Amino acid sequence: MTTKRAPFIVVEGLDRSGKTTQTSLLQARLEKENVPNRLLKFPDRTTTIGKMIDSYLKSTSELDDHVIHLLFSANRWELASTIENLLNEGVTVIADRYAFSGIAFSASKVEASDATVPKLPFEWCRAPDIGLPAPDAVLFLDIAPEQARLRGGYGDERYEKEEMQARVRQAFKRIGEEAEEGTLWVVVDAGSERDVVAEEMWGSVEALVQRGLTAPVGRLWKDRVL
Ligand code: NYM
Ligand code: MG
Repeated sequence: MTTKRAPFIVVEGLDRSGKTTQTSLLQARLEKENVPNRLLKFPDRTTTIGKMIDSYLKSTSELDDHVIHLLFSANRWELASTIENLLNEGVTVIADRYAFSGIAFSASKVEASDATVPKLPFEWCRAPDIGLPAPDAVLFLDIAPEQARLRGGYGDERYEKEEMQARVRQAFKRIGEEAEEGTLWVVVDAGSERDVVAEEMWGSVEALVQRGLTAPVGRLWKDRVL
């Protein structure tokens, strides 16, 4: 007999793409199906590191671009062993954002003098997340920044500007195209009706959730440390 583990499902997207609504609906679906589950949100603003991130996002503190990037990554590493343990105990883990947001947002920061020059190289942005527990499925809620803005406008946090969101969307596309074998990367049209999006998301992960996995929890971009 082989013991199975539960899947790790990550939901990614631009700001105002509906992640919070959709991760809650996915969790409600798991509850309805009696699937043990845990919903995590990154950044986790409750930890000491998370509080530093929160104050940076609200512009009540200034941090060097490298520092805030590493804090976002450290905020995931804080929960890495928890995630792995939950999966091995048969608890399906859903994460609202993960390492892909870490790369997409930081790599989209550009010089004030020239918007074509990135402040941080893409590979540098990826490096600190190498080795984190790898998701089995990434559901990317894709929406055009113009459409996202129409949903009641962006908030006041850093990065919530249309030009930035447009660059972030391109970065997510690149990350999805380079996704590793073993990670299911699903682009979901987040401009659709709420329940349509929810059904598409459930349809993409239902088999994984119901069957479980025999393969051990993977490591993100593990081939890059060889
Ligand atoms: N963000 C999120 C990053 O820049 N790097 C990361 O590693 C993560 C997880 O934080 N604009 C950005 C994306 C969002 C902001 O996230 C806060 P949310 O989901 O809006 O609370
Ligand atoms: Mg946001």
